[in-house]
Amino acid sequence: MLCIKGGKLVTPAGINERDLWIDGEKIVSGEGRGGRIEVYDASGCLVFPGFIDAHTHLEMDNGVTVTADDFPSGSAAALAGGTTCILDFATQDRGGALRDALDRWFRLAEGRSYCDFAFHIAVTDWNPSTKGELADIVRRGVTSFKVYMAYDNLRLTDEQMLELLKATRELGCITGVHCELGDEVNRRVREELSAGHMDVKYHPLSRPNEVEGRAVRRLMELARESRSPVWVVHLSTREGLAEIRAAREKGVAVLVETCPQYLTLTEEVYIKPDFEAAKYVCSPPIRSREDKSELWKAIKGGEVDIISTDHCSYNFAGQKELGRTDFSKIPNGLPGVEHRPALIWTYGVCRGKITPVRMAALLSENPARAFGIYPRKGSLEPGSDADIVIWDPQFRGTLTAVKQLQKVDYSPWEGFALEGRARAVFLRGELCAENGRIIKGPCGRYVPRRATWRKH
Ligand code: DUC
Ligand code: ZN
Ligand code: ZN
Repeated sequence: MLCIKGGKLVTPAGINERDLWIDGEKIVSGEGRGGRIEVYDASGCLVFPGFIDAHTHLEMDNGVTVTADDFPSGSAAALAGGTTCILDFATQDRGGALRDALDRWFRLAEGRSYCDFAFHIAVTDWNPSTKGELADIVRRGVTSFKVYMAYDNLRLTDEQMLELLKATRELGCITGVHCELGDEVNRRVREELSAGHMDVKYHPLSRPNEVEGRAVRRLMELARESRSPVWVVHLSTREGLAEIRAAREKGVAVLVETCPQYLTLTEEVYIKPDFEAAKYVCSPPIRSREDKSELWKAIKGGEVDIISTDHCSYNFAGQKELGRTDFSKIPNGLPGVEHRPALIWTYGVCRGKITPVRMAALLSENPARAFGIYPRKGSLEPGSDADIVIWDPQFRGTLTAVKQLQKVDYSPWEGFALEGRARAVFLRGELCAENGRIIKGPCGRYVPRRATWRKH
């Protein structure tokens, strides 16, 4: 038995100082069967349920290069920062089967992951055999899918998306969508390049707010027509938010996700000199100060459900540099899986934007509920997995890539002040990370998920 004493537990009912008991891999209600009791002193700290990152891309091949983080490095970084479970995207090859993508991701993760893991499947090729595979995939514990509206090598047509939404709805699943209109992005990129605009600063100009807004509008229409729940991944704009509001009023079931980069950075990053700006190339791009503050307001008002990272890391040297003379060749994506809790704590909780209780909802309980793993994950109640973060609010430090476990040569938040960190991280009852360092593992296990989206 383990007893975590003296900490303040962050639960949906509020923050309470009480003991937390653990027996083996589970949280229990009290001392129970007795025996030897180990005590962990959490005085002065908050006790959170392990954080869940519902949006990561580890060992992902974008067709030109492979992400810098693999499962060992990405999951170790996650765990060290307080994230005990990640949901990674197993991406279908065009012409390939969903089951092959899932098999491949199992091979990548099993025995190599430091935190627990689950998968969504990104569907890039919709045909009759894809549809026929869905039920099997759900039986293997994958109950959410993802579709891209942009990226020519990944996207589906609206018609294919509609069919997929109808089919996944029948299975009680939710589908996430990357909302940027691919044709519009392509046209704008072409226009910039033919005008000789090769610099990084043209990346955000080729993907303006309305390209997201209109894509969200289209998705809301498809969701309404299919009566399927949908998940807007990495929302970045006021325009997208307005479409979601309007759709919710009409009864569309939509889950909203945003990411730390859209909450802590602004578009000025794209005018950094010496190609530094390439470090911030992601899609959708980093937006304006106004978008950032609207997103925080939406978080405060309960309109955003989850904060994930979209962790998709590429080294500056050798990878981001592929686009030195052509911004459209810069691989898209930012690292973040290690620092999400500390960033949201510092720039959300410490700045008075959200409470610790809301942070626990956005980073743990809500993703657990949305993706069919609650209350096994996302809860500090008896019966839940003992995934626990002892959070030290006294810690003061500076985020720097030199110290990170992410296997990437920079951080978009280099030099940012941090005002708290995970002092200890328990994964299913085992102390696996302390003060940003891994002390045990890889012990991560697959978490099969239930299909929880009832038809409405
Ligand atoms: N956007 C990114 O920036 N990276 C990964 C995939 C995506 O949609
Ligand atoms: Zn995306
Ligand atoms: Zn993504």
